[in-house]
Amino acid sequence: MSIKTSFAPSLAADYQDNGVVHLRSLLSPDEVAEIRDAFMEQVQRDRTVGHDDHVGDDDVLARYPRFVHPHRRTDLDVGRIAQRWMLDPRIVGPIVDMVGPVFAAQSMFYFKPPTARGQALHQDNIFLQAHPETCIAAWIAIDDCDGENGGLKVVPGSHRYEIVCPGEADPEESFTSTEIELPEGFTAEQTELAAGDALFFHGSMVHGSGPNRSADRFRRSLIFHYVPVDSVEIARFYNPLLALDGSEVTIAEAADGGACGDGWEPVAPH
Ligand SMILES: O=C(O)CCC(=O)C(=O)O
Repeated sequence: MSIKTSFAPSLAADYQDNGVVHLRSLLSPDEVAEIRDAFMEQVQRDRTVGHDDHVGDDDVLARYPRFVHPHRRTDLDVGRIAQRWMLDPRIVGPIVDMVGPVFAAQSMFYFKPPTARGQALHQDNIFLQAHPETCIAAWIAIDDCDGENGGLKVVPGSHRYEIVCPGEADPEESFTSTEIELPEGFTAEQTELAAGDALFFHGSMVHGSGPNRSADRFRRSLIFHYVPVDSVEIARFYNPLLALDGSEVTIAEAADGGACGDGWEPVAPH
């Protein structure tokens, strides 16, 4: 595995070189357990809070839909927790070290129970359409995550590749319908994170995940996306952004189509 574990002075350099940085033990076991238990309690009590990815009723993801923008549901425990972590200096600090001051654009929570399909290779900024700079993700492991339970795969160096327009994904492997074909010379690397670790990656970084093939191991993750404060536009779905003091900020809406032209319609969320 060539992804480096970084320490603050070299964060920006590692991020620029690889497009992905792995920080270990950012959250304590108790903090991870609080997040895990709140989201499990919510999905078991009322999963209509989850996003409709149009999976069949017999798909395990129908019982465990991913939550999209939970930080906007501050009427719920999960919403307050998502918003607190989205603005927490332990997550935002490394991001600012890597790309400068940011607004928070998106939160998500994936349950990914055993047998769940993964999410085919993609780049985030095709969906966010943040310009003139790209977005940056913070992907926080709530369980130990590896190849067996569908941990994230990344393609180090692909962040220099700009946006690649996707083709069709394999519906047996992915619950999303589009997939990027890897440019020549690039390979997807399987990441391994312990619960409480975080992976930070660039908006053009090609990444995704395979199915959870484990017998009994969930692969839960709490995910945030940020954009630099000098972003002049973003896809409509992400407005309003949050400034780091929690106040709402609205910037101009990017036109649909973005880098892939008028025929391509980004379906937010990704
Ligand atoms: O967690 C996954 O399997 C995919 C998540 C993802 O692609 C993202 O956060 O952009």
